[in-house]
Amino acid sequence: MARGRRIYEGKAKVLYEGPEPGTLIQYFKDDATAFNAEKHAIITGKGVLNNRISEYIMLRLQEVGIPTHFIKRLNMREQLIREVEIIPVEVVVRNVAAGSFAKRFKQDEGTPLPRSIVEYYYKSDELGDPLITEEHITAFNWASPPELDDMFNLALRINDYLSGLFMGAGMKLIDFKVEFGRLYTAEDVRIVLADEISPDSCRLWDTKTNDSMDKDRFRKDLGGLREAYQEVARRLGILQEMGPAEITSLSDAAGGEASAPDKADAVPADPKASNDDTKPA
Ligand code: AIR
Ligand code: ASP
Repeated sequence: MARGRRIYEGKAKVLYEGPEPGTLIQYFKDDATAFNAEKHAIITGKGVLNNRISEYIMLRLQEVGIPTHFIKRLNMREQLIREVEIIPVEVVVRNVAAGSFAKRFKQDEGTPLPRSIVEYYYKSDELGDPLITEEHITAFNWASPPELDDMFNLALRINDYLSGLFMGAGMKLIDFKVEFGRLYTAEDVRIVLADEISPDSCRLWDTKTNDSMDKDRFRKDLGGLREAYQEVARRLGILQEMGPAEITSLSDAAGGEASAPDKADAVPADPKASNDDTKPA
């Protein structure tokens, strides 16, 4: 598929102009970062897995009426999406205390919350994504009150649906982060789910063992991140659909890396050296 100018590069993804006006191509990198990119590594195959997992989740959400930016997956690392104006607010929904929440309230990770809690963070690397309230969002015009209502309601609907979906696959949805954007059409502007939903943006615990199957494996130096993401894909029934090239891309040999690629101190492999047929030309 024809890919245009690179218009944005984030920590784990790159956006290119799409084949038609109003479309973009979202490319999934193998980079893993944590703590505002203080910690970084390349995890061979992560981008391929997240592309698949996020596609699967966006499609399931669309089926239950959640509007998203997703159009279709193009290849191993790319998906075609609608261009939206990203609202600079990260919406986090929590079901169980973990991560920054557990730290803030001095709770043990794993403590169930009395109900699902929605939080907002201002999307700013410079400020370290600070926790904000509805007041900040509307006062600074990051989103209007009706847009904020839509984001809140959509986030809770996504939580309800995904909690069930993951539960059915042997995983607990502890918390997750979503981003929304404004989709402009000839008739109106509406709020749609954007970015990605993957083990980079969710906490998923194995129902039986409570083992982390998400980016906490990287944040906490637990190792086995790719294997965990692969297991998430397997349980969702996605791995079974992957082609031989995709499966090969998940092995260390594909990325030319030695052992323990997901250790914090691992030397990142040169991404240009990886044998990946979907890399930008
Ligand atoms: N998240 C927040 N910023 C970036 C990401 N990926 C996600 C985490 C976790 C949830 O939001 O992956 O699922 C809450 O993160 P934290 O660090 O605030 O506890
Ligand atoms: N992705 C963010 C970062 O690079 C935060 C995180 O997921 O921990 O710092």
